[in-house]
Amino acid sequence: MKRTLSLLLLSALSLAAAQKVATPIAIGIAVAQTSNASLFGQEQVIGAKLAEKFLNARGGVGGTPIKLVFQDTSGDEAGAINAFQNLISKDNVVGIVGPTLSQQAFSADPIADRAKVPVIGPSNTAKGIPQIGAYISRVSAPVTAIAPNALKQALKINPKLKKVAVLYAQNDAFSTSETGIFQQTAKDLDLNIATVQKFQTTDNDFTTQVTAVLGENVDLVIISGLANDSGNLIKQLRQLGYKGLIVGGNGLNSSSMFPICGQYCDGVIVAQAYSPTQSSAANQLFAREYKAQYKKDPPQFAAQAYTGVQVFVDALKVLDHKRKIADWDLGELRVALNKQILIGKYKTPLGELSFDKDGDIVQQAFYVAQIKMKDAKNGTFVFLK
Ligand code: ILE
Repeated sequence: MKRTLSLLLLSALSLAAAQKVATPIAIGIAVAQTSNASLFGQEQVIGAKLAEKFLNARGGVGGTPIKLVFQDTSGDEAGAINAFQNLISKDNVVGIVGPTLSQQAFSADPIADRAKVPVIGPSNTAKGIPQIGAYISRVSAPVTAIAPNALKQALKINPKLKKVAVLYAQNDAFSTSETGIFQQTAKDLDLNIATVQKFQTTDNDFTTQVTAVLGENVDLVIISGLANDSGNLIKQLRQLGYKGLIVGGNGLNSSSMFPICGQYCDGVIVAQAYSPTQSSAANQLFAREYKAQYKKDPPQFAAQAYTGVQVFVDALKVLDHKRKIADWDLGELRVALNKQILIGKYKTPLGELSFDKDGDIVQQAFYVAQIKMKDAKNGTFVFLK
């Protein structure tokens, strides 16, 4: 009797679990559409939507369109967890592109990993993201690959650089990860770190930190933070008289920062994981389509979000050849999709890419740009040689 009951229960459970993949094929986008992190998230939404439009126009997945399902993560961990849960259990997505911040990824990614739902990080660059679990990969090259390039470029501009100040947001996982790489690279390049100053991503007043930096007479300032805090920090550094070079990390890689530091953004050096001039056919197409719609070159966060969606679509196409996606059980598809993502090679706006055994991106080229302001609000990232 007991046995029959548990057997019954078991089959009821597996019945509940068996669920066909709905069409159009739902892909989750969990990025920051609100909060300070939306300075990045807005670019990600644009990139993802472009991918949906253009990949569907080119036939989607073997003739079946994809449909992006957006859940706003806002800027904190709770928001990301909530968005992931909704996408996984209510929206029944095949996989998720997100979240925006590494700080959020460390909390939300384990939930998807346990549910066996593939996640592609579109902008998480802290060390350790793909190592969260087997279902977590990323198309955003890590701080280890990106940050050193900016310092080398600063030395190219001014070979006499010697004394540097380092500042970072201590409440943000990406910023603490990135500053570690900046500080190590500075030492490797024989630069002398005169002071290390901490701040919070929620800070607006940086008088204490700027005073400490000015007291050291440094000729290079290196900043790891997010857009709003870093923008204000740069502004106050310049207003209080700092004249030397500034290197900013990945959190300064958005034109959303321009209205915050205004004319003071001018000259800041930022390493890039994407260049609008990258010569691949995939990128030329993407850059042209972006420019036609937005009248400017695509930014890195949009290109990476586009790439995240494209990787899902390319991997789904391979599986669709074996069995039409609509005939798969959702749970089985998520598992197979994750495997396919990791073994595939992709021709994307970031160039040709693949993944290493952990799910970290293997990317060919990186770049460095310098901010050039036109007026108090508008500017561009000028790519350096
Ligand atoms: N790369 C950072 C992170 O991983 C930010 C992403 C800048 C928008 O948290």
